[in-house]
Amino acid sequence: MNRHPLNPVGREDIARFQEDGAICLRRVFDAEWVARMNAAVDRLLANPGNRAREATKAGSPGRFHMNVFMWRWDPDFRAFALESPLPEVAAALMGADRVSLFYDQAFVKEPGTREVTQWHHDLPFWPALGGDIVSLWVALTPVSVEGSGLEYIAGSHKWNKFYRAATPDEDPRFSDSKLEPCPDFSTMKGDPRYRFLSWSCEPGDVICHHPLTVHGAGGNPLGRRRAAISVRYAGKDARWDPRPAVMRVEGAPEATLKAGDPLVLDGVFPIAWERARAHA
Ligand SMILES: O=C(O)CCC(=O)C(=O)O
Repeated sequence: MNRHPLNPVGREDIARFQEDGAICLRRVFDAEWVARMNAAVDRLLANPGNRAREATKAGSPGRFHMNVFMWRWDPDFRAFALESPLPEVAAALMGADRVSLFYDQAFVKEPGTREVTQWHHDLPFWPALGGDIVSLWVALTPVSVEGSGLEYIAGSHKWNKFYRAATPDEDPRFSDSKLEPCPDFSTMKGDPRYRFLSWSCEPGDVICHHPLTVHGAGGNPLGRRRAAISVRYAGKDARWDPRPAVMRVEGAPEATLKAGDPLVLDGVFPIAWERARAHA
């Protein structure tokens, strides 16, 4: 299993990430990682635990399963978040000397799933603020745009917007906020104001996005599973910000962190990569 990205992150990638707010890195993981994490996803679907969200209602086709903080209880997810090429990729994209693990999240859409991933950006969901939180969405299966591939709006991380969070299972804990709702950009594909980005992915490719880049995905009408794990890492300016109506973090960081503290806490937001250690 590779410890460093099979294709190193280049200057061009970093510049494009800063400009567009989303890029796709090809062949970051070897086949062993992909097989290991697909097996881990099978286990997760069989034993989802108490943080799972199921967006597909009983009787509807397919299954849209989401889960969070798997690294806390599953050794394979833990290795994936802390000992894989991901922390190094996060550090390169954020130009950070040190990155901590914020959390990991699984997104699985079984064949026939109709539920979409609504257009949104991530930061309003989180008890955090700052631009240095990168999400690394790792494709574990082939993913095409017709088969629920992610779509982004280039440059939307610079719009100065903070849209209302909306979960695919329509959790009212998030939707009753006073924030402006995120428009459904899928109806604006021909609008010259927006440059849409999307990539077909092979297993082991990684889409990287900024916490304010607007994105969404369709359902999965294809005959194969679409599975991905998104791992979020925090860099220099990421701060703890426990607002109302945000995601609850495992490990009760609210007992220790004050608003404005860096997103670093042993066992909760552990250091995942440090330049000094990487070059030792
Ligand atoms: O995979 C999906 O459908 C959603 C992914 C996403 O929204 C994220 O990783 O932030």
